[in-house]
Order: sequence, then structure tokens, then C-alpha cells
Amino acid sequence: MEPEQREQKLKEAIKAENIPHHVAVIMDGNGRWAVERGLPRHEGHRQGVETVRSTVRNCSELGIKVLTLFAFSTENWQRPISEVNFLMSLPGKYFETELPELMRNNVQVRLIGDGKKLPGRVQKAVKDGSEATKDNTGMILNFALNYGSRSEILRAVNNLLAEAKAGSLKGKVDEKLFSRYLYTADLPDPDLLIRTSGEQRISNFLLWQLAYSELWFTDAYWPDFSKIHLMEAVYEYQKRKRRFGSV
Ligand code: V0D
Repeated sequence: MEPEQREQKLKEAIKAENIPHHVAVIMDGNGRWAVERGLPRHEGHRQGVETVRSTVRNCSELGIKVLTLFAFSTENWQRPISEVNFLMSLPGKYFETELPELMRNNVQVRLIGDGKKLPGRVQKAVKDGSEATKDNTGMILNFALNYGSRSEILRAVNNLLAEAKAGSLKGKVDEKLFSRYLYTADLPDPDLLIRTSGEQRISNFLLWQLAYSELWFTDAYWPDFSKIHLMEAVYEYQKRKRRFGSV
């Protein structure tokens, strides 16, 4: 089937009433995409930013309210210095070119992760970008940057311990209270996790928050992830929800 026809069919099949509220994405396969084309790995990352642009637009158009993208994990520091340096140039470049469209589309940018460990200029780019978009009321675009889920959970535990010691925490910790100590405090849990590039693992991403999420995997590398892939994921999500609801 032609891509245009496939897109049209999916558009007709997707129900507007049951769009996932929060979609999280592990954007994997940029390096492999480049190497398979005989290109340096950073070309894959550059192309990956293009896919971020189109995916933000497509998610916003579909009516998704929160999009969380795993951009850089706490483990990614172990990559070659030259690659880490290139990756660290991307947030600044992203806002340079995307801020006007983010404003037009009413998108609010936020960060989750340990921002303090990022280079100063990256912290500034991200802070300026979040501040510029903070009053936007459309989709929340959440970038996970220097993020690791186990350390997020331990940070929550240690903050709770500190409050207990100080005497401001009374009684037992339940799920609702614990959630408020995570980076995602005021966001609902993801309804759908997408991972590209054929790997079927969670890789220390949102371990607590993904407890009840639908998981969808595709062999497509992130630079090749298209509107059709996104719609296939949403369509599959709706099919699973219908099955679940009918028993
Ligand atoms: C490379 C594929 C956007 C994954 C997407 C620093 C690897 C492109 C951002 C970005 C990356 C992050 C924060 C922000 C605005 C934009 C980004 C990194 C990598 C790691 F506030 N794309 N992108 N950040 N890639």
C-alpha cells in the first residue's frame, strides 16, 4: 500500500475519543541509522532532531497532551567525548530553529533529569527554552536529559527521608505521595511507551511511571520514525484498550 493510502486508512481507524494522554518515547537507533549509510554517527543524531520536530508536530496534531522524549541517559556519558559534545550542542540548536513553531503550536517545554550535571551552556539553553514556553497551554513536551529512573527513585527516597528527619513528614508514604517526589510530579503516568530500533527493553526509563503503560516496539530506527509509525502505535494502543475494556 502507498504511504498516503496507509496514512488515510489509519486516520479513519483511529478514534478521537481514546487518544493516549501521555506518550513516552525511547528514541533509539540514530547511530545505527548513520553507520548503515556509511555516515558518521553524529549525522544520525542530526537526523534524529528532524524526527523530534516532526514527531512533536504530529503528536500535537493527534491531540496527545504530554510527550516525553528520552534524549540523554545518565549512562550516555560513557560514549566517546566527541559524540557527547555533539549531543550537547543539540538542545541549543533545537530552540534556535524550533522556538517560533513551538510558540505557534502552543507547546510547553519541560525538562526531567539531573540538569545540574549538564554543561552550563546546555543548562542555559534549556532554561531559556522552558521559560519562553512556560505559559503555553497546549502539549507538554518533556525532554528527559541526563535522566536515569533508579536515581530518580533514590532522589525521591532521600528527599522523603530528609523531610521525615525534619519532622515535616507524618504517617506512611503511599503511591500518591511518592509520585509527587518524582520528576514527573504533576504529570499523569504514560499511557503508551514507544521504543524504536528493535530493542525491547525499558533501559532505566520511567520505571515507576510505566507500571501500567502499553508498550509498543518498532524495528524502525528513530530517524526513520514517521507519522505512519506514530499512528500505528496509537491504533494498536486503542485496539488493546478495547480488548481490555470488553472483558
Ligand atoms: C540525539 C534523538 C532534541 C536522540 C533525538 C543532549 C539523540 C536527537 C534535544 C533537546 C537529541 C533536548 C532538550 C531540550 C531541547 C531539545 C536533544 C539530546 C539529543 C541530548 F530542551 N534532540 N536531542 N537532546 N538527539
